[in-house]
Amino acid sequence: MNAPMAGTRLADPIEMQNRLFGELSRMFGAEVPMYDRSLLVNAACNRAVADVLAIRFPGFAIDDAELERTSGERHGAIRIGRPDEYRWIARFFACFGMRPHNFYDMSSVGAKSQPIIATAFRSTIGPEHRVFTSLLLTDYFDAATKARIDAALADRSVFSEDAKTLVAASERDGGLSWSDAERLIREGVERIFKWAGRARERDLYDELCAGGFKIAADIACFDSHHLNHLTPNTLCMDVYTAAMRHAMGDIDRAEFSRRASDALAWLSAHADASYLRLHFKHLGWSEIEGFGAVVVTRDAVHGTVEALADRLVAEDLSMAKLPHNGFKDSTEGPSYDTPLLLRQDAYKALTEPVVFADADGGEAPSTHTARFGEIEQRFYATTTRGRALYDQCLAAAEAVKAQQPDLATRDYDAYVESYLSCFKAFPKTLRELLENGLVFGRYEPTPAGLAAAGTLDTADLWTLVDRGIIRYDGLRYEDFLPVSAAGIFASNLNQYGTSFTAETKPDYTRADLEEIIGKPIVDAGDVYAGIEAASLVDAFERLDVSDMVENASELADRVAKAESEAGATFARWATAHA
Ligand code: OOG
Ligand code: NI
Repeated sequence: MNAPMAGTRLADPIEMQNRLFGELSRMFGAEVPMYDRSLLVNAACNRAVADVLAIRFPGFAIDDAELERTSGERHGAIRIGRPDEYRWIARFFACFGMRPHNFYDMSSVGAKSQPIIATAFRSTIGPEHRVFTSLLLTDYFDAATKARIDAALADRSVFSEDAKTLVAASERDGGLSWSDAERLIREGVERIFKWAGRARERDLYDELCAGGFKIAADIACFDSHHLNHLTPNTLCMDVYTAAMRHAMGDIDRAEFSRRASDALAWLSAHADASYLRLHFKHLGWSEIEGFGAVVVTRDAVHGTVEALADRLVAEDLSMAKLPHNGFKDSTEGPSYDTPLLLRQDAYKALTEPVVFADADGGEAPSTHTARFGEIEQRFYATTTRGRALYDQCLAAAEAVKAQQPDLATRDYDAYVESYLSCFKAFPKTLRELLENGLVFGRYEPTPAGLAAAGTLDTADLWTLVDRGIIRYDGLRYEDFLPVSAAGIFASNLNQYGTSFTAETKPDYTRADLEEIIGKPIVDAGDVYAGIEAASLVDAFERLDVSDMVENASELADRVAKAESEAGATFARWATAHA
């Protein structure tokens, strides 16, 4: 390619990201019919939720086109074999403005462990898309197996010379022209993330699978890595999971209607301004404050659910006749009434045809089970304290599950009740979560507050909120959860985690992965803390109460730390996005 000429407009990395994920979604839909149908199910569910919200909040309305646009967010997952491949992937994502965030050590999550370390590539501020990117740890294995895996991976080349040249050009010139950007996107869709279905090393594959290392087999015994899943967001997890089970032929219409009605009734009673802010990024604060509030009747919910049920059995949505391996038994993450972090679920990995090449050029058809259909719903980012409490609640929930592993399939309602009770320690409203220091927020002066600037006698946050001087919002969690990820790995494979076979378990650190990437990994927790602090500093300044702020220097430190980590300024962003 040519260096962009002076004056040539470089492609905007965020627009490139949107193009890449749109194309990946098209690619994945063509490869996996279940994925395409699950998107239609999600669209139908989101329509139903939006219809109920439109009753609940007079003034709120969203047409199908807008709903589709706000539903474009995706996260992908890829599993990489070699450190040098991993570095190329990092350089590839950097062209799209996506940097590594957080270190996930999947080799130390107890019984669910996998021979994997990972980070997630995404934009630092207001990310639309993200990719959970795993690296296989070959030294998790005994020396002989390690040598065979290393040898199997040694001679493949996932990145073409053209892709490498484009990445290097982007690094050199600070970006790509649109025509080069399109070429790089094509490399992603036609090669780097594409499913080739070409496997090799049959013996190694069989041994790894038999030893409980299906993930390692998925990585080591293929000519290239492939997108494992591409996850859209739902407006209501419980409506979606009920709908998928019904469309997949797992629960009947009556059971679907019961579950979906309960979920929609709960949502219409609990959805508030914070829910709208979390799920509809295009809505501004003032717009939401202008909506009315009306009680949604049971009849209205019933009508919406019946229409959805009719839709789910239509020819283009039904999955009952497609080959599949069922839906996961239970949703990962917090209980449905606890708006934290993220909730995830999935249809299980599909059994797909592959061709094994053997040493003397022959080919043998077989099957491989790895790609699954995840869905997620995102809520508030937790502080260190909130996360510790979450981990405690989750451990309690996992303990109950360990005692009664079949409860979710035997008595779903009892399972949900017991799961709820494990998360009782959490307050359920954003205000309480913020006041208890459990989640991060973003604050700004109200118009009335700005009018009163200079006359205020306190900088106490919640006093100012109560007086209508400051308004608040929660920060959305933009990252992943190792235990949820492990649960997803495990359940999708019908295999629990695996233990190392090396003589001693090696320790893997964030520094190890940073060395492989060649760049520091952003600590997302610092960034959330910095965005919150920057919004407070800015609000206090504009209200002219900075002199009275007690923890001013701590706030300034938080902002500085996060800004240096993210290479961005937050105060302007915090207000520009209000
Ligand atoms: C990655 C699993 C992690 C998530 O959503 O937590 C993940 C994988 O299956 O390769 O994507
Ligand atoms: Ni995922």
